[in-house]
Amino acid sequence: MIRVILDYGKDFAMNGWTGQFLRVNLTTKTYKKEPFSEEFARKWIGGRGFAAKILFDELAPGIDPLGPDNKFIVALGPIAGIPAPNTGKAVVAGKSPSTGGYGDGNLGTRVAEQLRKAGYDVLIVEGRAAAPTMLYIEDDKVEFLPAEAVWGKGTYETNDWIYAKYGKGVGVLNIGQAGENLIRYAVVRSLEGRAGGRTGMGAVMGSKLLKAVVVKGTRPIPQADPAGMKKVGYDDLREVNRIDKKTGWSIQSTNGVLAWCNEVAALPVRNFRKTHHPDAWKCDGERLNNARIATYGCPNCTMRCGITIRDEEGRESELDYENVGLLGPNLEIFDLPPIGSLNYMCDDYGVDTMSGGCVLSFYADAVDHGAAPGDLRFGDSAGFKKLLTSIALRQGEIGDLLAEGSLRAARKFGHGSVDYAMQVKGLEVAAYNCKFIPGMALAFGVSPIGAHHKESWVITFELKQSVRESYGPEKAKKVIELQRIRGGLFESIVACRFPWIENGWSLENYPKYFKLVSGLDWTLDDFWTVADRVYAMIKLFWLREYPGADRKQDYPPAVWFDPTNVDTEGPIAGKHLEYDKYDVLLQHYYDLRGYDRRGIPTRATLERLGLAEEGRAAERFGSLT
Ligand code: PTT
Ligand code: SF4
Repeated sequence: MIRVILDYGKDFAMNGWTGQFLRVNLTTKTYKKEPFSEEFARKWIGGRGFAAKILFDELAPGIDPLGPDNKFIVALGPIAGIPAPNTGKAVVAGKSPSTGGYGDGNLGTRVAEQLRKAGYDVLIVEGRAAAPTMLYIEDDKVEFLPAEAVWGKGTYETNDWIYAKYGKGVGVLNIGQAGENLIRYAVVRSLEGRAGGRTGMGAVMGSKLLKAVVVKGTRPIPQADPAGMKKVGYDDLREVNRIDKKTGWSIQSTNGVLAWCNEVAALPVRNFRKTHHPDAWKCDGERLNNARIATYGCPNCTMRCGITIRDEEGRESELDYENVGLLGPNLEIFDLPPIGSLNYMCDDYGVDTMSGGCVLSFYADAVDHGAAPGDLRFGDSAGFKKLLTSIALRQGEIGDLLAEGSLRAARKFGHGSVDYAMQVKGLEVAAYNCKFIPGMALAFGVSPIGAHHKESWVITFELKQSVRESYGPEKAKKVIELQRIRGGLFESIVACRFPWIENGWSLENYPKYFKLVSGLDWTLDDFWTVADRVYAMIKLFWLREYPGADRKQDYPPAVWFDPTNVDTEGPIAGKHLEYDKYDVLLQHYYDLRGYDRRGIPTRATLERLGLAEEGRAAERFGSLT
């Protein structure tokens, strides 16, 4: 067992943080409040920073992510829950059942505000309950309540059951059947339309028999200048709303990008084998807006990007670009209602739409290539619905196997199918087809949680700057710049990044909010240092879990390098990624980050980031240079 390096428990009276963890053990039905130190807060800020450090310190290497030794963490940051632009977000984290490495996700939820009002920045859930349980937290009170009534039920019914008991003001995290059945890419759900933790955090909850977490808080969140923060916060919420009306971003929301991806040959079509399709317009942002029946958003948000439509069965289904791209064109389904149905099913079962979409497309591709048994064909929406149900409920041999994710299934199917399992480190890729987009392929390769666009959405830089062909260091530099902002600042301070991405909301606003709540006068550079520390910390976590792994772990799917898999027409006809060039690009990234040739932070880098002790703890699993 690795020892806990940092003593969290020192006297702590600092604004910006409540200064307390709530640690709950489901096995023993006990809980305790634990103060953490000012040093800890400054070093890790919150959210992902807190989660990565706690998991590194407290998890023994090699534990089963679906066993009682894993921990389910809900981590908030200094501006989470404060009325200011887009702060209704929370990080959920644990050792990932999909990847076996560090895993987290970020979802909109009232838990952000309620947990902090209850007096905690972090909830750490340990052990395993003896029976299905709902955790109820209200300030100092923690209750372990029976949840048999909703075990086996979907997330919508579970949410309604919780609201009927406590009203709609409480913070809720819950899982559906996918989490209960330990589907390795089960998500955590909140607010009916929100989902997070696509690295399998829903399965971590399920493995603990934890059906739901409900939180209510009644205390003020500590702030250095509450009156100043209130004024700035409300003024800025109005301003973000005004800008949004001007840019019109939320008219098509994230799905506004679909038409562009189709145009530039970056859309996933037919398990990423094709990059564009003449029917893609049928499910683009304009069509989504035309089909809109309602709009939803996270707490403290004036950009509200959740667009719902009626699905084939007449249910209300909320669609984002990822959901449309991966459950639509990727399966060669182009009409919104059947895409909406698959999406609704994912939401209700609590399956990640992104990994789910990639697993469905992988299976159809494997059948197509004679690697897997069955007769499922691309475009068969009824067949995909049936398969999705069998995955979420682990019915039958194929459903049970696909519940393990595309990489594990491909290893079982064999026949070279690993090459077209669209994943990195076991996490399926987001809806950007990088057949010939080297920088975005790198962003997937070096994302600290497996293939996710959340860390570095470099695709717009490389395509809009017309540097698509380049494998130069400027791309590695841009990937790091975006990682610092997206995976560093926003995941640690804990706020939605959309005001910055979509509406040009200045990053300088975040040190401003940080100062108002904490009293600390930080520059963005101070945040970049913490971001680099958090990325290096996560790398050490991976080193412990995969001691022998090398830079190949940071390679994107092989099919993007395959000269027999090129487009025959369109903007990238005949093009594909090249291994030797990708490897050079990867090395640029490692050099700029201060990592060695295996992608491990060097001793000097760890020293510079204040991680020498963590480096020593990880070293027995793999030498440092
Ligand atoms: C995120 C991932 C995304 S990213 C999408 S659509 W996207 C998918 N949404 C799913 C869903 O819906 N249902 C479901 N069953 N599975 C789903 N899986 C997928 O999950 C999300 C928004 C979006 S919409 C994005 S980009 C931004 N993501 C942010 C982020 O990661 N960090 C941050 N600080 N701000 C962000 N703002 C935006 O939030 P994961 P949400 Mg999600 C229904 O968490 O694990 O990272 O997966 O949180 O509240 O639903 O908002 O085009
Ligand atoms: Fe939530 Fe969208 Fe608002 Fe971000 S922009 S806080 S994801 S509703």
